Amino acid sequence: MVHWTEEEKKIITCTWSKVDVAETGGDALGTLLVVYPWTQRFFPDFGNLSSATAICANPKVRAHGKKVLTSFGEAIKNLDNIKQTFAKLSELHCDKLHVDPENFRLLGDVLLIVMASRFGKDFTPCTHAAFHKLVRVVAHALAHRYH
Ligand code: HNI
Repeated sequence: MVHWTEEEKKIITCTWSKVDVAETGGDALGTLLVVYPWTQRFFPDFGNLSSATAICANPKVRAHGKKVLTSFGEAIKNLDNIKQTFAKLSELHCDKLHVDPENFRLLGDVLLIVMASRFGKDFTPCTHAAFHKLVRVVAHALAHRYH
């Protein structure tokens, strides 16, 4: 089981309380779709994904990014129980959505970059390290029920 120090827990919950989930989620999913264009194939009904500008302004991308990041927030409420928290979502992404788990790692990476650019100098190395650990744990949990 993953161990979180009190310091890590404090950094994660305090930082997360300042995150605008809609904006950050929209930017993170938009960035994923721009930087790793093959991920677009999971979203055939999202309409115009023809350019970076179109992707970042696409309301379906924004709304789904918010949904994903809201769900990510559940990990923060359940830091000591992330695997169980994402068990059903892991099954969904495997059995129904057929999302290669490598994409969870890619989303985690772009989320870190989006957060770093939004927080600026307040995104200290300690914050970065704690969130780096968190995105890896979340990716691992989401991949856990794959078979
Ligand atoms: Ni993901 C649907 C959470 C990463 C592709 N995803 C969801 C839903 C949640 C969710 C919540 C809605 C489930 C429902 O309707 O019951 N996704 C998460 C989380 C992460 C993540 C917490 C990582 C932190 N998903 C990804 C990635 C991809 C992805 C990286 C693909 C690149 N997800 C999907 C697709 C759907 C989806 C596709 C269904 C979309 C739709 O059509 O509604």
